[in-house]
Amino acid sequence: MTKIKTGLLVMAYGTPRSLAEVEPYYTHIRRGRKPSPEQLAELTERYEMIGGISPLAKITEEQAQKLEEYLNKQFTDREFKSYLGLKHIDPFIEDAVQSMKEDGISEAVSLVLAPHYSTFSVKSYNGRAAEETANIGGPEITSVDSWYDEPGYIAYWTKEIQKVMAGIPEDERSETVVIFSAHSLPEKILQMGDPYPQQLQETADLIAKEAGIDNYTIGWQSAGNTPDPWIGPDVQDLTRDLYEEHGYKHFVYCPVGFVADHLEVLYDNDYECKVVTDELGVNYHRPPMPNARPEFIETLAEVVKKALNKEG
Ligand code: FEC
Repeated sequence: MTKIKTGLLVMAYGTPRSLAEVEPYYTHIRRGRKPSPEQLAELTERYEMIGGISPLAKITEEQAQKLEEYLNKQFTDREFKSYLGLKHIDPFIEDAVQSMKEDGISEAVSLVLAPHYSTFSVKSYNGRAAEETANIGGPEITSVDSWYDEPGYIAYWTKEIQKVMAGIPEDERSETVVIFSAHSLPEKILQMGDPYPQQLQETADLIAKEAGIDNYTIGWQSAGNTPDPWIGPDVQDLTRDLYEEHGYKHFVYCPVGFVADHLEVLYDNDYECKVVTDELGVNYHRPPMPNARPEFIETLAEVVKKALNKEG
């Protein structure tokens, strides 16, 4: 049987691969406005604090590669070829769409490596892919909007939280709180009726139910440095408030809006939130990120399968 050649467009945020790439990357995030020397120095310092450069580039590549391999084992009628399309650094989303066309691919499925839908995230990734394919007469792309409630994703965090809980002395488990977080976004998305906050709440509710957790809440992290208000509460402020109100001894941070180890987790959680827990004299916990673990790749494959079945 001839297999249908299928493009697998894996879209992700992107990260500088060296300190020299921090400036063009940051300029792209700022929609072409160069950061000031102070802003650049501040961001470079954060990368230095997590070991010089983010592990994200390598992890994203591994996720795409493993997903391609897994799907090719699962499907007998399709041959998948993965293309990485990044938001803020090359290979950009547009480059990936062009490569698919050059390779003679007329059918593709796209997936963003972020579970929750927002105008600022998934909509913009999918929009860029759709625009490029329309411009160049590229492949027909079946896209996924969100997968925040995918059972495998819920099961991943449930299992990891349960492992953390098992390491906490039994008599202190009632003095433990789980904070589920995602990247903050400008508050104006709320007036636009964006589903992002509800989706994060749903992810949290599903995981808490599965894990049998009563003390949990959602929070926001990594807000940008702009004059407009961002969705809160910020995870650091939230930590202080929860401590004051409930006197919790253990804080379990679950950045479920992300899927990999990168700056926003390694710095904003593992450094910044830990500064607060250290100051309060309480315990910091953060389960490992899904990265390219086999169970996570299986979950992503499920998401792709569902999208193709819906289409077919
Ligand atoms: O290099 C790394 O390891 C970290 C990569 C990284 C990920 C990430 C995820 C998301 N962001 C989202 C929204 C925004 C908005 C702004 C913004 C700014 C930055 C800056 C860096 C950065 N983001 Fe990011 N984000 C990552 C890195 N992000 C660096 C610039 C410095 C700073 O503000 O900290 C504000 C842009 C503006 O100025 O207007 C908005 C969202 C996600 C999660 C979804 C996704 O992965 O696409 C939403 C990873």
